[in-house]
Amino acid sequence: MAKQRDHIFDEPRPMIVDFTFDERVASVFPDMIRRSVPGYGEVIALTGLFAERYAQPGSTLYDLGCSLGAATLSMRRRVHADQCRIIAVDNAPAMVEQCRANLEAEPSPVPVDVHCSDIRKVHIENASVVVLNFTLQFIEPDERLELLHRIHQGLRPGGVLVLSEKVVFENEREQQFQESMHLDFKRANGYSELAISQKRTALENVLLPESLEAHTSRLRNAGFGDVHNWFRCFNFASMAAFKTP
Ligand code: GEK
Repeated sequence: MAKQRDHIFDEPRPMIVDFTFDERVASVFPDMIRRSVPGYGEVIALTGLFAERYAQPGSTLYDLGCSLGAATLSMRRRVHADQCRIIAVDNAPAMVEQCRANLEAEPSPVPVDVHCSDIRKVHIENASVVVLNFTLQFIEPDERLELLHRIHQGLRPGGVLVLSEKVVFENEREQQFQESMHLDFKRANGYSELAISQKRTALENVLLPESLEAHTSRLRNAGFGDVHNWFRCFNFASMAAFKTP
């Protein structure tokens, strides 16, 4: 598919409805996420290293909220453990369709199943690496612990959850600083003030970020042992949470 530029929120809209992952979003998604999420490219590329180090022979790697399959492709390129497979899940049909096409375009001996399902319903078992890249933030906060608990139960000992999220800061001045740097990042990537403000309204009720402290404490409640913040760029962060061997 030709790479398309994101103009979704460029024109004034009489009414902003909640953001959805429809066909229009799927068609510009790689451009949209790279221009909106600082560090996205690095997080995706480095996700492959987790697959390389932590995939266990005969286990399953999960990409939950896979969108167009960027993290799946990154893991598939680097996983060396024998007899692994990847399960990629997203509940947006337009994303899943394009994800399947992207995976088919790059041949690999590692099998991948792409499921169009809600990650809150997916059974996780025999997992060694689970990736939740920028997706937990779209799940209702009171449903997050249950999902993390199921992921922990489905992981083998020594397995890892890679959790990447937009985050907020408990210190108000830090929150303002990180948020304004993120705004500058979007401006520098060509988004207008109108596009930024319309997208913010569309995401307001849909994307609910939390602090790193809140994520860490929930991960612990879900049963994870070591939790490390391995990446951060302004108000986007990634954590590695381990199931104790
Ligand atoms: C990437 N991880 O490129 N069940 C399944 N999928 C869901 C659900 C749900 N309940 N809620 C949201 N999604 C990707 C980027 S994007 C992040 C992830 C963003 C899906 C939704 O359809 C979308 O594809 C994805 O989660 C979030 O590394 O757009 O900011």
